[in-house]
Amino acid sequence: LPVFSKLRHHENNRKRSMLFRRHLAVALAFLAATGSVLAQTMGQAGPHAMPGHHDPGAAMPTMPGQDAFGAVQEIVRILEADPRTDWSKVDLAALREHLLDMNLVTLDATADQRMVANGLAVAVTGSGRTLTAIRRMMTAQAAQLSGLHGWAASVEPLSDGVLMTVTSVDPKEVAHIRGLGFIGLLASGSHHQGHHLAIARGELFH
Ligand SMILES: [Cu+2]
Repeated sequence: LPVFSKLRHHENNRKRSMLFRRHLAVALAFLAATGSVLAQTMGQAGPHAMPGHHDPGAAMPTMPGQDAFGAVQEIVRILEADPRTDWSKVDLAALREHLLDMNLVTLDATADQRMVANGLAVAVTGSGRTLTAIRRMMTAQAAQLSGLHGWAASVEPLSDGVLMTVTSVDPKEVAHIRGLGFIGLLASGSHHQGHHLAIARGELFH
């Protein structure tokens, strides 16, 4: 009966939330304990924090608040830590353009996928700045996917985007390709990190 199943559902939720609260309390107690030990240890080194400095015992957040912001921060830290960095060549504006491409293709482009013999075809479309991003990124991505896991990848131009086709002669890889779908194929490979650093160093135009 719907009423009873609703009640039971409610009861399960209540139990689950009690359990969650108990776990949370244990976790918070542990954090508080380790935090105060940390504060004492650090307090011995310098009990009087300078004005404007954070209490060293207090947890500092690590999330940058925005993905591209975090990617740029990491790159800047790498460039600053490297004495060989040629700051006259550093091009963070180019990196920003690439991160914008990534953002638009990942989140704004329309992806219509259909099964084809031995794989998947994806029509990736959009307009304006997104279309520019699709053309740039999908061409580069198809080149990266070619050969990965023995796949064959190609792109053909469409009036409002590109048609990317990824296939394999290995039935296991055909299932892999289809399971990944557009976003999985887009994120496959680990070439971006290296590219981002090269773009930032002014060594590559992407
Ligand atoms: Cu990238």
